Amino acid sequence: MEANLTQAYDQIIARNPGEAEFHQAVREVFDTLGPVMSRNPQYTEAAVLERICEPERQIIFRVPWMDDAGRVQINRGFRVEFNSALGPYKGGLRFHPSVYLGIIKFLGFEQIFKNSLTGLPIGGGKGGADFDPHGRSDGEIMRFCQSFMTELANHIGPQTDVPAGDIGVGGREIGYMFGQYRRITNRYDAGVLTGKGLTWGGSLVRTEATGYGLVIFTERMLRTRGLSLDGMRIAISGSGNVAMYATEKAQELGGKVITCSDSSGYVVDKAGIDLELLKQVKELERGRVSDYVMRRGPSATFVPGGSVWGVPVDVALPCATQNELDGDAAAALLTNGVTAVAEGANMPCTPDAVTAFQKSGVLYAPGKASNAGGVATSGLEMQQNASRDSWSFEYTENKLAEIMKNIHDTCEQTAEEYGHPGDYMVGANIAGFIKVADAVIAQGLI
Ligand code: NDP
Ligand code: 2IT
Repeated sequence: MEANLTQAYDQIIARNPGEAEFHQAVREVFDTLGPVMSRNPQYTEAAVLERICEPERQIIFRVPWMDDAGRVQINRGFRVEFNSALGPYKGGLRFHPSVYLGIIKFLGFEQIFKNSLTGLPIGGGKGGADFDPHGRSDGEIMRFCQSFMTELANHIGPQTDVPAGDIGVGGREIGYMFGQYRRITNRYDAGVLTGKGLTWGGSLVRTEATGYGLVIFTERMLRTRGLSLDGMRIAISGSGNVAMYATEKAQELGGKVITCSDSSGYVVDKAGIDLELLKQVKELERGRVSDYVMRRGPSATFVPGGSVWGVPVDVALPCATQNELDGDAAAALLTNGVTAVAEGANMPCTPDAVTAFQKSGVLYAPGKASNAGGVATSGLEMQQNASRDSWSFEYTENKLAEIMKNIHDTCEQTAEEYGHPGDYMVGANIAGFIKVADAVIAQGLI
């Protein structure tokens, strides 16, 4: 980190004690902003960094609900409305037992720059709860979502703050939350949430968007070296929304995806992942990846614990969660000759892993650029809701592809302009930051 940034960074760490993931996300950005701060002294004079690192509003609330056994349960809900200089706060909701303020703040902070990169008028925010959906009945999930929304409805709206899904929140949860929001407000504000069902305001392609966008970005990045996914062996971690649709698009482009995983372990399928079977197990039956192996036959093996990064592949797409790919995993991938790593999850590579990829010269794409297709298509859903329109799959997918290519090219050009050719982290951070910084200054002391 350059000297002109360390003072601001130290203050931010001191003001936000105990939030390791937030510190990590801030550091990743600050490490790359030196040249842009030197070229633009107005950013330092106007304390833009300090302002961007302080959320505009942080809401923490009690979520009481009753389980199937009639016991009262209490969870903690969060919504961090980080920055609205470019548009209404926009970002997902995560339901996972590991959720605390530091996780929501890291995700909200990343979201500011990611949303800026999409080119759409959306600010950054994130929310969620320390609720564990695993093993909960459909009725329990519904009651939890209703209670969560009963408080959240006070703070969101189509022009204010527009949540969507993230880990543990998919179409089912968005449905229960949208129903409760309508009931409380007596308004059909379709644009208050994205990721809705197709018959009640949802957009075609939103379900697939993050995974599809990730693969479109990866293909374009490979193309800068005269390569393509066709015929490449690919490791994907996770088996949720992002992992599944990344698998689908990678297969469509001729890649061979040979892994998936969940928190219990990982699968290697030498014949390539059978996506229909994986969807059946995960989406319809809400099962585990070990159930996939039981039905798949001899090409697939399940390994309890561990991670997919020791499997020899050409391309690695981490699509599960933060810090799932560490320095040792990066070393294993590099030893096995990996060519490209692109993040489907938010901050899945630890700082050691990122450094190893950058030093080795392999292609590496940070999540705020490569996984932006999900929120970009949420932005397209908001556009459709605002105009009471609904677009075809093909039209929406073309728009997504265009946005991903623009993000790729913007990152590539910005990295070049700031003297770090090929460094997508530098390109994404600087390009994402400049737009927000200029908007913050233009709007006065906000
Ligand atoms: P899902 O809930 O659909 O799937 C999450 C997957 O990751 C599951 O396979 C889950 O396994 C695994 N996982 C989650 N937490 C852990 C953990 N602590 N350790 C090991 N495995 C874990 O979530 P998504 O696919 O939507 O999200 C995946 C990642 O992509 C997240 O980082 C999210 O922030 C990011 N992302 C999502 C977008 C979206 O549109 N949905 C957009 C952009 C980024 P298990 O079931 O065992 O927990
Ligand atoms: O991390 C993300 O970009 C998301 N979870 C999607 C957010 C959104 O508003 O669609």
